[in-house]
Amino acid sequence: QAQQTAENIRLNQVGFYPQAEKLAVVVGEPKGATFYVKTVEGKKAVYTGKLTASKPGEFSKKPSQIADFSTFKTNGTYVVEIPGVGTSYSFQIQKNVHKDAAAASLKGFYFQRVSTDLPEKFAGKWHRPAGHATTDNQVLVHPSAASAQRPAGTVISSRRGWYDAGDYNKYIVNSGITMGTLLAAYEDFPEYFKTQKLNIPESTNQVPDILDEVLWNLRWMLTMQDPNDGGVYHKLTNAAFDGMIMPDKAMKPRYVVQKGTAAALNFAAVMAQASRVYKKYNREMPGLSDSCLNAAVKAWEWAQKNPNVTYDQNTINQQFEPKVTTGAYGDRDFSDELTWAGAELYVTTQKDTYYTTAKINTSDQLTLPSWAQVKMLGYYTLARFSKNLTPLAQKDLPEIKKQIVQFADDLLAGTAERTYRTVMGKTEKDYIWGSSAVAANQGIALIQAYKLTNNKKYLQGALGNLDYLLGRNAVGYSFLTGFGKKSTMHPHHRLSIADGIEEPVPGLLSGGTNARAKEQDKCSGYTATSPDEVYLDQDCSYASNEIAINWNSPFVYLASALEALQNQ
Ligand code: 9MR
Repeated sequence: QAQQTAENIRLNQVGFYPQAEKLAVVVGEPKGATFYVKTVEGKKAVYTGKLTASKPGEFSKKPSQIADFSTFKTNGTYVVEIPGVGTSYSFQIQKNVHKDAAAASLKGFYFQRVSTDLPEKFAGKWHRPAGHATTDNQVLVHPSAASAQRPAGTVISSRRGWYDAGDYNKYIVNSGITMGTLLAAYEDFPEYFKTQKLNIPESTNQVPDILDEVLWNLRWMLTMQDPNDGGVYHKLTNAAFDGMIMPDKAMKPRYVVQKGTAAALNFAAVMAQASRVYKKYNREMPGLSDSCLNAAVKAWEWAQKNPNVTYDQNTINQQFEPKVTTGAYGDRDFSDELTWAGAELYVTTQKDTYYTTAKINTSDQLTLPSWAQVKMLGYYTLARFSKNLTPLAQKDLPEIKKQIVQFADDLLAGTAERTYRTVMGKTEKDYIWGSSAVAANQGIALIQAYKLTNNKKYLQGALGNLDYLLGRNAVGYSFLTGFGKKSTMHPHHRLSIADGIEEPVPGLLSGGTNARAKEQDKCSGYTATSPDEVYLDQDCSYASNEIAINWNSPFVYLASALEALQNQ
Protein backbone atom coordinates (compact mmCIF):
# COMPACT_ATOMS: atom_id res chain seq x y z
CA GLN A 1 0.00 0.00 0.00
CA ALA A 2 2.75 2.44 0.96
CA GLN A 3 4.45 1.63 -2.38
CA GLN A 4 1.26 2.47 -4.21
CA THR A 5 0.91 5.89 -2.67
CA ALA A 6 4.57 6.86 -2.90
CA GLU A 7 4.27 6.39 -6.64
CA ASN A 8 1.93 9.33 -6.84
CA ILE A 9 4.40 11.70 -5.22
CA ARG A 10 7.06 12.34 -7.84
CA LEU A 11 10.32 13.89 -6.79
CA ASN A 12 14.05 13.58 -7.25
CA GLN A 13 14.59 10.38 -5.27
CA VAL A 14 18.23 11.17 -4.60
CA GLY A 15 17.75 14.63 -3.18
CA PHE A 16 18.33 18.36 -3.20
CA TYR A 17 21.03 20.91 -2.53
CA PRO A 18 20.14 23.00 0.54
CA GLN A 19 19.72 26.21 -1.49
CA ALA A 20 17.95 24.60 -4.44
CA GLU A 21 14.35 24.64 -5.54
CA LYS A 22 12.65 21.56 -4.02
CA LEU A 23 9.50 20.34 -5.68
CA ALA A 24 7.34 17.25 -5.60
CA VAL A 25 4.48 16.71 -8.04
CA VAL A 26 1.44 14.96 -6.59
CA VAL A 27 -0.74 13.15 -9.11
CA GLY A 28 -4.43 12.48 -8.53
CA GLU A 29 -7.49 14.33 -7.27
CA PRO A 30 -6.62 16.70 -4.41
CA LYS A 31 -7.23 14.95 -1.09
CA GLY A 32 -6.15 17.67 1.27
CA ALA A 33 -4.36 20.93 1.32
CA THR A 34 -1.42 20.29 3.61
CA PHE A 35 1.85 18.42 3.18
CA TYR A 36 4.65 17.73 5.62
CA VAL A 37 8.35 17.17 5.26
CA LYS A 38 9.26 14.61 7.91
CA THR A 39 12.50 13.08 9.05
CA VAL A 40 12.90 9.45 8.09
CA GLU A 41 14.09 8.67 11.59
CA GLY A 42 11.33 9.35 14.10
CA LYS A 43 8.93 10.83 11.54
CA LYS A 44 9.25 14.30 13.00
CA ALA A 45 7.57 17.05 10.96
CA VAL A 46 10.17 19.67 10.14
CA TYR A 47 8.23 21.61 7.55
CA THR A 48 4.56 22.16 6.81
CA GLY A 49 3.37 23.52 3.49
CA LYS A 50 0.28 24.00 1.36
CA LEU A 51 -0.20 22.06 -1.86
CA THR A 52 -0.86 24.30 -4.82
CA ALA A 53 -2.82 23.26 -7.87
CA SER A 54 -0.77 22.59 -10.94
CA LYS A 55 -1.95 22.37 -14.47
CA PRO A 56 -3.44 18.91 -15.21
CA GLY A 57 -0.92 16.75 -17.07
CA GLU A 58 -0.23 18.37 -20.46
CA PHE A 59 -0.58 15.04 -22.18
CA SER A 60 -2.34 12.76 -19.66
CA LYS A 61 -4.75 15.41 -18.34
CA LYS A 62 -4.30 13.93 -14.87
CA PRO A 63 -5.00 16.33 -12.02
CA SER A 64 -1.75 17.39 -10.37
CA GLN A 65 -0.55 19.48 -7.46
CA ILE A 66 2.77 20.84 -6.35
CA ALA A 67 4.46 20.51 -2.98
CA ASP A 68 7.09 23.23 -2.86
CA PHE A 69 9.46 23.08 0.11
CA SER A 70 12.28 25.14 -1.38
CA THR A 71 12.54 27.30 1.73
CA PHE A 72 13.37 24.27 3.86
CA LYS A 73 17.16 24.03 3.82
CA THR A 74 18.24 21.82 6.70
CA ASN A 75 20.50 18.84 5.94
CA GLY A 76 19.01 15.42 6.53
CA THR A 77 17.08 12.48 5.15
CA TYR A 78 13.37 13.07 4.70
CA VAL A 79 10.08 12.05 3.17
CA VAL A 80 7.14 14.13 1.98
CA GLU A 81 3.95 13.05 3.69
CA ILE A 82 0.48 14.01 2.46
CA PRO A 83 -2.47 12.93 4.60
CA GLY A 84 -4.87 10.94 2.46
CA VAL A 85 -2.26 10.39 -0.25
CA GLY A 86 0.73 8.78 1.41
CA THR A 87 4.43 9.08 1.95
CA SER A 88 7.06 9.69 -0.70
CA TYR A 89 10.29 7.78 -1.20
CA SER A 90 13.03 9.14 1.01
CA PHE A 91 15.51 11.74 -0.22
CA GLN A 92 18.35 13.79 1.16
CA ILE A 93 19.01 17.47 1.54
CA GLN A 94 22.72 18.10 1.63
CA LYS A 95 25.76 19.53 -0.09
CA ASN A 96 27.24 17.33 -2.84
CA VAL A 97 23.97 15.43 -2.99
CA HIS A 98 24.57 14.36 -6.62
CA LYS A 99 28.23 13.51 -6.22
CA ASP A 100 27.63 9.76 -6.15
CA ALA A 101 25.27 9.79 -9.12
CA ALA A 102 27.77 11.86 -11.11
CA ALA A 103 30.59 9.44 -10.33
CA ALA A 104 28.48 6.32 -10.85
CA SER A 105 27.31 7.48 -14.27
CA LEU A 106 30.93 7.86 -15.34
CA LYS A 107 31.84 4.52 -13.78
CA GLY A 108 29.02 3.13 -15.92
CA PHE A 109 31.45 3.40 -18.84
CA TYR A 110 33.95 1.20 -17.03
CA PHE A 111 31.28 -1.50 -16.81
CA GLN A 112 30.86 -1.29 -20.60
CA ARG A 113 34.56 -1.89 -21.28
CA VAL A 114 35.46 -4.43 -23.95
CA SER A 115 38.62 -6.62 -23.98
CA THR A 116 39.39 -6.59 -20.28
CA ASP A 117 38.51 -8.51 -17.14
CA LEU A 118 36.45 -6.53 -14.66
CA PRO A 119 37.79 -7.80 -11.32
CA GLU A 120 35.77 -7.65 -8.12
CA LYS A 121 38.08 -4.99 -6.75
CA PHE A 122 36.70 -2.51 -9.26
CA ALA A 123 33.43 -4.02 -10.39
CA GLY A 124 32.10 -5.37 -7.08
CA LYS A 125 29.45 -8.01 -7.53
CA TRP A 126 29.28 -7.20 -11.23
CA HIS A 127 32.79 -8.54 -11.81
CA ARG A 128 33.14 -10.55 -15.01
CA PRO A 129 35.68 -11.95 -17.43
CA ALA A 130 36.77 -9.94 -20.47
CA GLY A 131 34.34 -9.83 -23.35
CA HIS A 132 35.33 -10.31 -26.99
CA ALA A 133 38.92 -10.95 -25.96
CA THR A 134 39.63 -13.06 -29.05
CA THR A 135 37.09 -11.84 -31.57
CA ASP A 136 38.14 -8.18 -31.35
CA ASN A 137 41.72 -9.21 -31.92
CA GLN A 138 40.63 -10.96 -35.13
CA VAL A 139 38.15 -8.61 -36.70
CA LEU A 140 37.37 -9.28 -40.36
CA VAL A 141 37.16 -6.63 -43.03
CA HIS A 142 33.60 -6.97 -44.35
CA PRO A 143 33.22 -7.06 -48.15
CA SER A 144 31.53 -3.63 -47.95
CA ALA A 145 34.80 -2.26 -46.57
CA ALA A 146 37.20 -4.04 -48.90
CA SER A 147 40.05 -2.02 -50.42
CA ALA A 148 43.17 -2.86 -52.42
CA GLN A 149 45.35 -2.87 -49.31
CA ARG A 150 42.72 -4.55 -47.16
CA PRO A 151 40.68 -7.01 -49.19
CA ALA A 152 37.57 -8.63 -47.69
CA GLY A 153 38.52 -11.07 -44.98
CA THR A 154 41.66 -9.21 -43.94
CA VAL A 155 42.11 -9.62 -40.20
CA ILE A 156 42.70 -6.55 -38.06
CA SER A 157 42.89 -5.97 -34.33
CA SER A 158 40.34 -3.55 -32.94
CA ARG A 159 40.32 -4.09 -29.22
CA ARG A 160 39.03 -2.03 -26.30
CA GLY A 161 36.22 0.51 -26.54
CA TRP A 162 32.85 0.41 -24.81
CA TYR A 163 29.84 -1.65 -25.70
CA ASP A 164 27.47 0.84 -27.26
CA ALA A 165 24.38 0.03 -25.27
CA GLY A 166 22.48 -3.13 -24.40
CA ASP A 167 24.16 -4.74 -27.41
CA TYR A 168 27.83 -5.65 -27.83
CA ASN A 169 28.72 -3.66 -30.93
CA LYS A 170 30.89 -0.57 -31.26
CA TYR A 171 29.76 2.28 -33.48
CA ILE A 172 31.95 5.23 -34.48
CA VAL A 173 29.10 7.68 -35.05
CA ASN A 174 27.68 7.13 -31.60
CA SER A 175 31.14 7.24 -30.05
CA GLY A 176 31.41 10.71 -31.59
CA ILE A 177 28.86 12.56 -29.51
CA THR A 178 29.58 10.38 -26.48
CA MET A 179 33.28 11.20 -26.44
CA GLY A 180 32.71 14.82 -27.42
CA THR A 181 30.36 15.26 -24.47
CA LEU A 182 32.69 13.63 -21.95
CA LEU A 183 35.68 15.62 -23.17
CA ALA A 184 33.57 18.79 -23.04
CA ALA A 185 32.64 17.99 -19.44
CA TYR A 186 36.32 17.83 -18.65
CA GLU A 187 37.18 20.98 -20.59
CA ASP A 188 34.39 22.92 -18.88
CA PHE A 189 35.03 21.65 -15.34
CA PRO A 190 38.66 20.47 -15.10
CA GLU A 191 38.95 21.25 -11.39
CA TYR A 192 35.95 19.10 -10.55
CA PHE A 193 37.35 16.10 -12.39
CA LYS A 194 40.84 16.52 -11.01
CA THR A 195 39.82 15.11 -7.64
CA GLN A 196 37.09 12.68 -8.66
CA LYS A 197 37.97 9.03 -7.96
CA LEU A 198 36.04 6.24 -9.63
CA ASN A 199 37.90 3.18 -8.38
CA ILE A 200 38.95 2.05 -11.85
CA PRO A 201 42.29 0.33 -12.58
CA GLU A 202 43.92 3.65 -13.54
CA SER A 203 42.70 5.58 -10.49
CA THR A 204 46.18 5.66 -8.99
CA ASN A 205 47.86 7.40 -11.93
CA GLN A 206 48.28 11.16 -12.29
CA VAL A 207 45.60 11.53 -14.95
CA PRO A 208 42.00 12.40 -14.01
CA ASP A 209 39.84 9.28 -14.01
CA ILE A 210 37.51 10.72 -16.64
CA LEU A 211 40.42 10.95 -19.08
CA ASP A 212 41.57 7.43 -18.23
CA GLU A 213 38.10 6.15 -18.96
CA VAL A 214 37.78 8.16 -22.18
CA LEU A 215 41.16 6.81 -23.28
CA TRP A 216 39.77 3.27 -23.24
CA ASN A 217 37.42 4.15 -26.06
CA LEU A 218 39.81 6.55 -27.78
CA ARG A 219 42.33 3.76 -28.30
CA TRP A 220 39.65 1.63 -29.89
CA MET A 221 38.57 4.48 -32.14
CA LEU A 222 42.14 4.88 -33.40
CA THR A 223 42.07 1.27 -34.64
CA MET A 224 38.99 2.04 -36.73
CA GLN A 225 40.96 4.25 -39.11
CA ASP A 226 42.43 2.61 -42.18
CA PRO A 227 46.05 3.80 -42.11
CA ASN A 228 46.22 3.46 -45.89
CA ASP A 229 43.81 6.25 -46.69
CA GLY A 230 42.62 7.84 -43.44
CA GLY A 231 39.04 6.64 -43.90
CA VAL A 232 37.15 5.38 -40.86
CA TYR A 233 34.96 2.28 -40.70
CA HIS A 234 31.39 3.02 -39.70
CA LYS A 235 31.22 0.32 -37.02
CA LEU A 236 32.63 -2.89 -35.61
CA THR A 237 29.84 -5.39 -35.36
CA ASN A 238 28.46 -8.89 -35.37
CA ALA A 239 26.35 -9.68 -38.41
CA ALA A 240 23.29 -9.82 -36.15
CA PHE A 241 22.54 -8.92 -32.53
CA ASP A 242 23.60 -11.56 -30.00
CA GLY A 243 21.22 -13.35 -27.70
CA MET A 244 20.99 -12.46 -24.02
CA ILE A 245 24.41 -13.88 -23.14
CA MET A 246 27.46 -12.62 -21.28
CA PRO A 247 30.08 -11.02 -23.52
CA ASP A 248 32.75 -13.67 -22.93
CA LYS A 249 30.28 -16.20 -24.34
CA ALA A 250 29.65 -14.13 -27.47
CA MET A 251 32.04 -15.70 -29.98
CA LYS A 252 30.51 -14.91 -33.34
CA PRO A 253 32.77 -13.25 -35.90
CA ARG A 254 33.05 -9.48 -35.88
CA TYR A 255 33.43 -7.19 -38.87
CA VAL A 256 34.42 -3.67 -39.69
CA VAL A 257 32.03 -2.38 -42.33
CA GLN A 258 32.06 0.31 -44.99
CA LYS A 259 33.80 3.61 -44.34
CA GLY A 260 31.62 6.70 -44.38
CA THR A 261 31.64 10.47 -44.15
CA ALA A 262 29.76 10.58 -40.85
CA ALA A 263 32.26 8.21 -39.26
CA ALA A 264 35.26 10.13 -40.62
CA LEU A 265 33.99 13.50 -39.40
CA ASN A 266 32.89 12.25 -35.97
CA PHE A 267 36.30 10.63 -35.65
CA ALA A 268 38.09 13.80 -36.75
CA ALA A 269 36.16 15.90 -34.24
CA VAL A 270 36.88 13.57 -31.32
CA MET A 271 40.56 13.17 -32.21
CA ALA A 272 41.07 16.91 -32.60
CA GLN A 273 39.45 17.57 -29.24
CA ALA A 274 41.37 14.71 -27.60
CA SER A 275 44.62 16.02 -28.98
CA ARG A 276 44.00 19.31 -27.19
CA VAL A 277 42.90 17.69 -23.93
CA TYR A 278 45.65 15.08 -23.63
CA LYS A 279 48.42 17.49 -24.56
CA LYS A 280 48.75 18.40 -20.90
CA TYR A 281 49.38 14.75 -20.13
CA ASN A 282 52.19 14.25 -22.58
CA ARG A 283 54.43 12.97 -19.81
CA GLU A 284 51.98 10.28 -18.71
CA MET A 285 50.85 9.49 -22.26
CA PRO A 286 53.77 10.27 -24.53
CA GLY A 287 52.87 10.86 -28.15
CA LEU A 288 49.13 10.41 -27.66
CA SER A 289 48.22 14.02 -28.35
CA ASP A 290 50.23 14.10 -31.59
CA SER A 291 48.84 10.77 -32.75
CA CYS A 292 45.32 12.03 -32.20
CA LEU A 293 45.94 15.16 -34.23
CA ASN A 294 47.53 13.23 -37.10
CA ALA A 295 44.59 10.85 -37.09
CA ALA A 296 42.13 13.76 -37.04
CA VAL A 297 43.77 15.48 -39.99
CA LYS A 298 43.87 12.27 -42.05
CA ALA A 299 40.20 11.55 -41.38
CA TRP A 300 39.28 15.14 -42.20
CA GLU A 301 41.17 14.95 -45.48
CA TRP A 302 39.43 11.69 -46.34
CA ALA A 303 36.10 13.39 -45.68
CA GLN A 304 37.06 16.29 -47.93
CA LYS A 305 37.69 13.83 -50.75
CA ASN A 306 34.59 11.80 -49.87
CA PRO A 307 32.07 14.36 -48.69
CA ASN A 308 28.98 12.32 -49.32
CA VAL A 309 29.46 8.66 -48.45
CA THR A 310 26.41 7.54 -46.53
CA TYR A 311 26.29 4.32 -44.59
CA ASP A 312 23.17 2.77 -46.05
CA GLN A 313 22.74 -0.66 -44.56
CA ASN A 314 19.90 -1.71 -46.86
CA THR A 315 21.91 -1.04 -49.99
CA ILE A 316 24.95 -2.74 -48.52
CA ASN A 317 22.88 -5.81 -47.65
CA GLN A 318 21.67 -6.10 -51.25
CA GLN A 319 25.27 -6.41 -52.39
CA PHE A 320 27.25 -8.21 -49.75
CA GLU A 321 27.33 -11.20 -47.41
CA PRO A 322 27.03 -11.61 -44.55
CA LYS A 323 24.11 -9.24 -44.21
CA VAL A 324 24.48 -6.87 -41.29
CA THR A 325 21.36 -6.17 -39.23
CA THR A 326 22.71 -4.40 -36.14
CA GLY A 327 22.21 -0.69 -35.36
CA ALA A 328 22.62 1.46 -38.45
CA TYR A 329 23.22 4.93 -37.05
CA GLY A 330 22.52 5.96 -40.61
CA ASP A 331 22.74 9.68 -41.22
CA ARG A 332 22.45 11.40 -44.58
CA ASP A 333 23.20 14.99 -43.71
CA PHE A 334 26.86 15.63 -42.90
CA SER A 335 26.75 19.41 -42.66
CA ASP A 336 26.56 19.35 -38.87
CA GLU A 337 29.41 16.82 -38.59
CA LEU A 338 31.46 19.07 -40.86
CA THR A 339 30.82 22.06 -38.62
CA TRP A 340 31.71 20.15 -35.48
CA ALA A 341 34.89 18.56 -36.86
CA GLY A 342 35.97 21.81 -38.46
CA ALA A 343 35.42 23.72 -35.23
CA GLU A 344 37.44 21.21 -33.20
CA LEU A 345 40.31 21.16 -35.68
CA TYR A 346 40.27 24.94 -35.87
CA VAL A 347 40.36 25.44 -32.11
CA THR A 348 43.11 22.87 -31.69
CA THR A 349 45.33 24.07 -34.55
CA GLN A 350 44.24 27.72 -34.90
CA LYS A 351 44.31 27.24 -38.66
CA ASP A 352 41.69 29.35 -40.40
CA THR A 353 41.20 26.90 -43.21
CA TYR A 354 39.33 24.52 -40.89
CA TYR A 355 37.01 27.29 -39.83
CA THR A 356 36.29 28.27 -43.41
CA THR A 357 35.65 24.70 -44.48
CA ALA A 358 33.43 24.08 -41.45
CA LYS A 359 30.86 26.35 -43.14
CA ILE A 360 29.60 27.90 -39.95
CA ASN A 361 26.38 29.61 -40.86
CA THR A 362 25.12 31.58 -37.92
CA SER A 363 21.76 32.18 -39.54
CA ASP A 364 20.95 28.46 -39.34
CA GLN A 365 18.68 27.30 -36.52
CA LEU A 366 20.33 25.41 -33.69
CA THR A 367 19.11 21.91 -32.87
CA LEU A 368 19.59 19.98 -29.65
CA PRO A 369 22.57 17.62 -29.94
CA SER A 370 21.93 13.95 -30.66
CA TRP A 371 24.00 11.25 -32.39
CA ALA A 372 22.78 12.52 -35.77
CA GLN A 373 23.00 16.23 -35.03
CA VAL A 374 26.28 17.54 -33.63
CA LYS A 375 26.49 21.09 -34.90
CA MET A 376 25.92 22.56 -31.46
CA LEU A 377 28.94 20.72 -30.09
CA GLY A 378 31.02 22.86 -32.43
CA TYR A 379 29.31 25.99 -31.13
CA TYR A 380 29.98 24.99 -27.53
CA THR A 381 33.65 24.53 -28.35
CA LEU A 382 33.96 27.88 -30.12
CA ALA A 383 32.23 29.63 -27.22
CA ARG A 384 34.42 27.80 -24.70
CA PHE A 385 37.60 29.02 -26.37
CA SER A 386 36.28 32.39 -27.47
CA LYS A 387 39.22 34.23 -25.94
CA ASN A 388 41.81 32.29 -27.95
CA LEU A 389 40.48 32.39 -31.48
CA THR A 390 41.77 34.10 -34.61
CA PRO A 391 39.97 37.18 -35.94
CA LEU A 392 38.16 35.04 -38.52
CA ALA A 393 36.05 33.31 -35.87
CA GLN A 394 35.95 36.31 -33.57
CA LYS A 395 33.63 38.08 -35.92
CA ASP A 396 31.04 35.28 -35.60
CA LEU A 397 31.34 34.78 -31.86
CA PRO A 398 28.85 37.36 -30.65
CA GLU A 399 26.23 35.73 -32.86
CA ILE A 400 27.24 32.19 -31.81
CA LYS A 401 26.96 33.10 -28.14
CA LYS A 402 23.68 34.89 -28.73
CA GLN A 403 22.30 31.81 -30.42
CA ILE A 404 23.26 29.50 -27.57
CA VAL A 405 21.61 31.83 -25.07
CA GLN A 406 18.56 32.21 -27.26
CA PHE A 407 18.32 28.44 -27.53
CA ALA A 408 18.40 28.18 -23.73
CA ASP A 409 15.78 30.92 -23.40
CA ASP A 410 13.48 29.02 -25.73
CA LEU A 411 13.99 25.91 -23.62
CA LEU A 412 13.20 27.77 -20.39
CA ALA A 413 10.10 29.51 -21.66
CA GLY A 414 6.96 28.18 -20.02
CA THR A 415 8.67 25.90 -17.49
CA ALA A 416 6.87 27.44 -14.52
CA GLU A 417 3.48 26.73 -16.07
CA ARG A 418 4.21 23.11 -16.89
CA THR A 419 2.76 20.27 -14.79
CA TYR A 420 6.15 18.89 -13.79
CA ARG A 421 7.89 22.28 -13.80
CA THR A 422 10.69 20.89 -15.95
CA VAL A 423 12.24 22.18 -19.14
CA MET A 424 11.87 18.61 -20.36
CA GLY A 425 8.43 17.95 -21.80
CA LYS A 426 7.64 21.22 -23.50
CA THR A 427 6.24 19.30 -26.44
CA GLU A 428 5.61 15.64 -26.99
CA LYS A 429 8.53 15.68 -29.43
CA ASP A 430 10.79 15.44 -26.40
CA TYR A 431 9.58 11.88 -25.79
CA ILE A 432 11.58 10.03 -28.41
CA TRP A 433 13.81 6.96 -28.33
CA GLY A 434 16.43 7.97 -25.77
CA SER A 435 14.38 10.84 -24.32
CA SER A 436 16.50 10.78 -21.17
CA ALA A 437 19.31 12.12 -23.32
CA VAL A 438 17.00 14.86 -24.56
CA ALA A 439 16.53 15.96 -20.95
CA ALA A 440 20.25 15.71 -20.22
CA ASN A 441 21.29 17.53 -23.40
CA GLN A 442 18.80 20.30 -22.68
CA GLY A 443 20.52 20.55 -19.30
CA ILE A 444 23.89 20.94 -21.01
CA ALA A 445 22.56 23.71 -23.27
CA LEU A 446 21.28 25.52 -20.17
CA ILE A 447 24.64 25.17 -18.47
CA GLN A 448 26.38 26.56 -21.52
CA ALA A 449 24.04 29.56 -21.34
CA TYR A 450 24.81 29.94 -17.65
CA LYS A 451 28.53 29.97 -18.41
CA LEU A 452 27.96 32.75 -20.95
CA THR A 453 25.66 34.90 -18.81
CA ASN A 454 26.10 33.92 -15.14
CA ASN A 455 22.33 34.01 -14.90
CA LYS A 456 21.18 31.44 -12.37
CA LYS A 457 17.85 30.84 -14.02
CA TYR A 458 19.67 28.58 -16.46
CA LEU A 459 21.19 26.54 -13.63
CA GLN A 460 17.79 26.11 -12.05
CA GLY A 461 16.40 24.88 -15.35
CA ALA A 462 19.26 22.41 -15.69
CA LEU A 463 18.74 21.15 -12.15
CA GLY A 464 15.04 20.72 -12.88
CA ASN A 465 15.96 18.34 -15.69
CA LEU A 466 18.21 16.38 -13.34
CA ASP A 467 15.19 16.18 -11.00
CA TYR A 468 13.26 14.87 -13.99
CA LEU A 469 15.81 12.13 -14.66
CA LEU A 470 15.87 11.09 -11.01
CA GLY A 471 12.13 10.88 -10.50
CA ARG A 472 10.12 14.05 -11.06
CA ASN A 473 8.50 12.80 -14.22
CA ALA A 474 5.22 11.35 -15.40
CA VAL A 475 6.22 7.73 -14.74
CA GLY A 476 7.84 8.42 -11.38
CA TYR A 477 10.99 6.45 -12.21
CA SER A 478 14.55 7.39 -11.52
CA PHE A 479 16.10 6.44 -14.87
CA LEU A 480 19.62 5.99 -13.45
CA THR A 481 20.18 2.39 -12.37
CA GLY A 482 21.11 2.05 -8.71
CA PHE A 483 19.76 5.48 -7.72
CA GLY A 484 16.36 5.96 -6.11
CA LYS A 485 13.89 3.51 -4.57
CA LYS A 486 11.88 3.30 -7.74
CA SER A 487 14.54 3.13 -10.38
CA THR A 488 15.03 1.15 -13.56
CA MET A 489 15.59 -2.50 -12.64
CA HIS A 490 15.26 -4.34 -15.95
CA PRO A 491 17.03 -2.37 -18.66
CA HIS A 492 17.46 -3.91 -22.09
CA HIS A 493 21.14 -4.57 -21.36
CA ARG A 494 22.64 -7.95 -22.09
CA LEU A 495 25.14 -7.67 -19.24
CA SER A 496 22.46 -6.93 -16.65
CA ILE A 497 20.15 -9.63 -18.00
CA ALA A 498 22.69 -12.44 -18.33
CA ASP A 499 24.78 -11.92 -15.20
CA GLY A 500 22.35 -13.56 -12.78
CA ILE A 501 22.56 -10.60 -10.39
CA GLU A 502 19.28 -9.06 -9.34
CA GLU A 503 20.34 -5.44 -9.50
CA PRO A 504 21.26 -4.09 -12.92
CA VAL A 505 24.77 -2.80 -13.51
CA PRO A 506 24.74 0.55 -11.68
CA GLY A 507 25.13 4.04 -13.08
CA LEU A 508 23.44 3.44 -16.43
CA LEU A 509 20.79 5.73 -17.85
CA SER A 510 17.65 4.12 -19.19
CA GLY A 511 16.51 5.63 -22.51
CA GLY A 512 13.24 6.63 -20.86
CA THR A 513 9.76 7.47 -21.96
CA ASN A 514 9.20 7.08 -25.70
CA ALA A 515 5.82 7.90 -27.20
CA ARG A 516 6.35 5.42 -30.04
CA ALA A 517 8.01 2.63 -28.08
CA LYS A 518 5.17 0.18 -28.49
CA GLU A 519 5.26 0.18 -32.29
CA GLN A 520 9.06 0.24 -32.30
CA ASP A 521 9.94 -2.69 -30.03
CA LYS A 522 6.58 -4.51 -29.99
CA CYS A 523 7.16 -5.50 -26.41
CA SER A 524 3.83 -6.47 -24.86
CA GLY A 525 2.80 -4.77 -21.66
CA TYR A 526 2.55 -1.12 -22.56
CA THR A 527 -0.66 0.28 -21.17
CA ALA A 528 -0.04 4.03 -21.29
CA THR A 529 -0.81 6.07 -24.35
CA SER A 530 0.07 9.56 -23.10
CA PRO A 531 3.45 10.44 -24.72
CA ASP A 532 5.09 11.18 -21.37
CA GLU A 533 3.94 7.89 -19.84
CA VAL A 534 5.00 5.29 -22.39
CA TYR A 535 7.72 3.47 -20.50
CA LEU A 536 8.15 -0.13 -19.49
CA ASP A 537 10.74 -1.34 -17.01
CA GLN A 538 11.11 -4.65 -18.83
CA ASP A 539 14.07 -5.91 -20.75
CA CYS A 540 12.04 -6.49 -23.92
CA SER A 541 11.44 -2.77 -24.14
CA TYR A 542 14.52 -1.74 -26.04
CA ALA A 543 12.81 1.38 -27.35
CA SER A 544 12.15 2.73 -23.85
CA ASN A 545 14.40 0.85 -21.48
CA GLU A 546 17.74 0.25 -23.14
CA ILE A 547 20.84 2.03 -21.90
CA ALA A 548 23.39 3.65 -24.22
CA ILE A 549 26.70 5.45 -23.98
CA ASN A 550 25.34 8.55 -25.74
CA TRP A 551 22.65 8.84 -23.05
CA ASN A 552 25.03 8.26 -20.17
CA SER A 553 27.50 10.90 -21.31
CA PRO A 554 25.15 13.91 -21.10
CA PHE A 555 24.03 12.63 -17.71
CA VAL A 556 27.69 12.65 -16.63
CA TYR A 557 28.04 16.18 -17.93
CA LEU A 558 24.83 17.44 -16.30
CA ALA A 559 25.30 15.87 -12.87
CA SER A 560 29.01 16.76 -12.72
CA ALA A 561 28.43 20.34 -13.87
CA LEU A 562 25.70 20.86 -11.29
CA GLU A 563 27.96 19.44 -8.58
CA ALA A 564 30.76 21.74 -9.70
CA LEU A 565 28.41 24.75 -9.72
CA GLN A 566 26.30 23.94 -6.67
CA ASN A 567 27.55 26.91 -4.66
CA GLN A 568 26.76 29.46 -7.36
O1 9MR B 1 19.65 5.79 -30.23
C1 9MR B 1 19.20 5.27 -31.47
C2 9MR B 1 17.86 5.89 -31.79
O2 9MR B 1 17.99 7.27 -32.01
C3 9MR B 1 17.26 5.20 -33.01
O3 9MR B 1 15.96 5.69 -33.19
C4 9MR B 1 17.25 3.70 -32.81
C5 9MR B 1 16.70 2.94 -33.99
O4 9MR B 1 17.51 3.07 -35.09
O5 9MR B 1 18.57 3.22 -32.56
C6 9MR B 1 19.14 3.76 -31.40
O6 9MR B 1 20.44 3.28 -31.26
C7 9MR B 1 20.63 1.92 -30.94
C8 9MR B 1 21.68 1.39 -31.91
O7 9MR B 1 21.15 1.37 -33.20
C9 9MR B 1 22.22 0.03 -31.52
N1 9MR B 1 22.66 0.00 -30.16
C10 9MR B 1 21.62 0.40 -29.22
C11 9MR B 1 21.17 1.81 -29.51
C12 9MR B 1 20.18 2.31 -28.47
O8 9MR B 1 18.93 1.70 -28.58
